[in-house]
Amino acid sequence: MPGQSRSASPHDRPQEEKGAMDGFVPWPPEFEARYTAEGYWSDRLLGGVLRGEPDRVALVAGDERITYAELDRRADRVAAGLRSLGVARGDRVVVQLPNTASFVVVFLALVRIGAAPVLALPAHRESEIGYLCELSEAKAYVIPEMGDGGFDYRALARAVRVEHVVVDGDAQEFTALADLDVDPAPVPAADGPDPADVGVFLLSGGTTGLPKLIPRTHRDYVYNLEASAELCGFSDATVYLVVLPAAHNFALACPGILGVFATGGTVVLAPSGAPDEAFPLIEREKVTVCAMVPPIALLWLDAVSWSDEDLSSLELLQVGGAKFAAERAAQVPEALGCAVQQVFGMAEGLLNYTRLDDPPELVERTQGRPLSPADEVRVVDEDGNDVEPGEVGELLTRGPYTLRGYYRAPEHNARSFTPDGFYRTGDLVRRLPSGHLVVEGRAKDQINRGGDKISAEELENHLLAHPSVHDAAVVGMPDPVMGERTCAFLVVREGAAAPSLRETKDFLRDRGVAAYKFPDRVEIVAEFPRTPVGKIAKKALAARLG
Ligand code: OOB
Repeated sequence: MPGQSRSASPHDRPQEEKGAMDGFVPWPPEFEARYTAEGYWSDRLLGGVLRGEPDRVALVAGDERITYAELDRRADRVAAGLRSLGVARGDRVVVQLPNTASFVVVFLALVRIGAAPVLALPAHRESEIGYLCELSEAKAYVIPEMGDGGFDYRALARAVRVEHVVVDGDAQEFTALADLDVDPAPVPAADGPDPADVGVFLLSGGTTGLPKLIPRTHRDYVYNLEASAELCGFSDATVYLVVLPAAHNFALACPGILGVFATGGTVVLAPSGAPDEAFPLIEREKVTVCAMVPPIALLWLDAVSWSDEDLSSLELLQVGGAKFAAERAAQVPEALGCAVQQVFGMAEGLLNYTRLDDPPELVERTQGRPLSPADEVRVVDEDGNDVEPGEVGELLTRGPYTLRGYYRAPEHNARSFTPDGFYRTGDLVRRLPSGHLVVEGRAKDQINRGGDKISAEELENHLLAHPSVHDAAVVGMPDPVMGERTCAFLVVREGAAAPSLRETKDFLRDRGVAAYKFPDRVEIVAEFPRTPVGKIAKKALAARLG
């Protein structure tokens, strides 16, 4: 029914699911035994990831250069401060910080306590943050004072219900992060996290009315980042530039910031991937590797012809999050003087990488093959049967770093996983004899806008709340730079004025929706084409977009 929210609210959760880390779906014991025996899982914790030489620079953020010893010390001090606020093992803390040293320090402090950071994106607003705080029953919410375009995160914090708000900067009535930098007291080891505990919550791109939380345990995420670092050849000579939000799985742990720390290299934080910000940093810091989404890679391929910066230190460009065209991938080595690697990953777990020694054909034309020998991959038809080798089907996966269930979402889990625990990715792929996967499309109701994921249903629910809107259907439209952009088809109520694109965006902004979810285009239609069973025929709608 139009106008009706199609997902359960967290208030509907059964009582027995509330509490510490209830709502986390563990791997079955036989898998736990296997992943441990075969060495995929260890006792190493996310808080112990700083393995560089003490005097080596671990992090460059603006004018700050922070050594491993100093970062370690700061993480312990902030952990002590957070403990004094009452943050303890098993708690959840929503973290919404941009690419600053504070993000790294707060992340490390929380995982050392054993309190799981819930990693929100800087772009999220009241709609997303309010829901995340509620669903996770967050103990605290950590924010900067201000963001892009003068956005005041403290005002956002006032609108959400959470016990403690911690502000990096002028805290006003809240707690200043600077005040949490205190002398650490010794903590009994028994109070620390267990490798099987949830270490961090990542956000799902989402296909439903409300975003989902992805629990990542210490041991599965440590494996994720260490195996990735090895595959990508990271070492203490690696200088990694962060241009994606640090809160995104790709930039955080594939191998990302944490993979660099585990191998003793240096992380350089950039505010964005804009060439005029990133290129000078590459020259100054002699950056060797950078991970990005295709639109940033396209910008770089373009900008390099007119920029004067010396980019010769670059060795590897990792591109993923959305499909990178083979023609573009082929241009990278000559244009940027470095190798390219395609990464097809998901916050839910499974990571596919082209290998550094793969022939150009595979590097350019595929999205890589699974990271782990223990990753199980199936390609199935609509009835769940395996397709013939080389045919297109939906990718299902199970493995030592792929979730077994979203957090506190039993109904959704029943649909997103097979009875034997395979995660239904919603991605349509073709598997080559080498095991490499080619992404051919999508079976999920999501728009991939240059790597940003937008749940059609979530956006439709917001649009349905508009007083003039009778029905709404959101579809992706092909775009040469972003891969896809977002079009909202609206059926307007009788006698009501049709909202313009501008009015639609203003309405969504007022509802506290993150701007990357705003439609790029609004089309008013008299009615929707329907499938024989009465569902909106989105393919037919998309075909109307000239
Ligand atoms: C990454 O993670 P998410 O969680 O933002 O999005 C996952 C989805 C995938 O299911 C797929 O639909 C799409 O993003 N995707 C790609 C892709 N990489 C991701 N589609 C085509 N080609 C690719 N190379 O996006 C992510 C997480 C870790 C590493 C890299 C990307």
